[in-house]
Amino acid sequence: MQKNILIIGACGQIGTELTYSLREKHGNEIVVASDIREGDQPLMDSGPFELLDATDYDALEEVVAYYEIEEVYLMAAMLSATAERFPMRAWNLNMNSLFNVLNLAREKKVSKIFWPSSIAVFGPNTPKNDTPQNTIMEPSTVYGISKQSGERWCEYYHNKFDVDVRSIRYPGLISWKTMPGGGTTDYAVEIYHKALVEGTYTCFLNKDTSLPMMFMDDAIRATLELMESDPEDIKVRSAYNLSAMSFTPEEIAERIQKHIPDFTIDYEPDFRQAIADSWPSSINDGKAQTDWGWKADFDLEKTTVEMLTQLKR
Ligand code: AKB
Repeated sequence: MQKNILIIGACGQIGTELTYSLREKHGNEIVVASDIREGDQPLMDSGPFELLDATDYDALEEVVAYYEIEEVYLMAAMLSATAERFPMRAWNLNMNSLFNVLNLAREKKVSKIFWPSSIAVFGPNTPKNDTPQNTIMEPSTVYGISKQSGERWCEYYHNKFDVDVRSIRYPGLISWKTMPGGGTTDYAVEIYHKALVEGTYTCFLNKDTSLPMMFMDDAIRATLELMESDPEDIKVRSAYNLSAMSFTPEEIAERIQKHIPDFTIDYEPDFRQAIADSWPSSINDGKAQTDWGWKADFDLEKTTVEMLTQLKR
């Protein structure tokens, strides 16, 4: 029998595309979307939807029981830039939603969990280039601290209670269907919108700030591949490093100029510069390659062509 799937945070940047992909794969009725607020009409019309606060255990338990959910994707989170403004709210949302889902699995009410980690688990003392899977972490942001703690709890619940939880350290994600919100890597999405609409963009990071990035199609495929892998192949129960490309604001601007020659960019770094400076420039994802065969498909050129083509429509 087909297992029902719950996506929490289904109206966000990753959640939206994950919902569409899982619905395409398993059928619309099998995949229950949920969020604290309603999403856009196409998403709402594409299958079952529940208003759900992921920090409310009883409400979550009720949805899981009602739809006989087997698998949960917990995509609700407060991202790096917003979390610096509201540290306690970020900690509450990012940690309590995770505990709720881990405890459901511990009580055998669901059997498999996906929870997203981030490159934000790394900090200023981490090796900056080709950052290994296992290394010094010491995150210096509220968001990074919550993600690193979350990773420790995932591994703990797996070892102690045999919870099948799987996770990826997403880099900055670039997509055209839904805007990101409150992140430090958001500039790499905004820049395409501004290039097409206004022909110019003021970047909140310095021109030479190199960060790891990934096109959304790769991120969704990685998520589904990890979730479909044999449990024995999943050797890392904290979160896997994942890599596709790294670039600076200047490099992405030059790439856009190849397609829109008149596009201009200037730089006005704000508080997000310090967050970006604390993160790696590039990531080593050898472990994900060996354990479950990960390989990225989109580089900066392919991403740029796809973004500009889709957004023009
Ligand atoms: C952010 O910028 O906060 C996120 C992330 C890297 O996790 N995109």
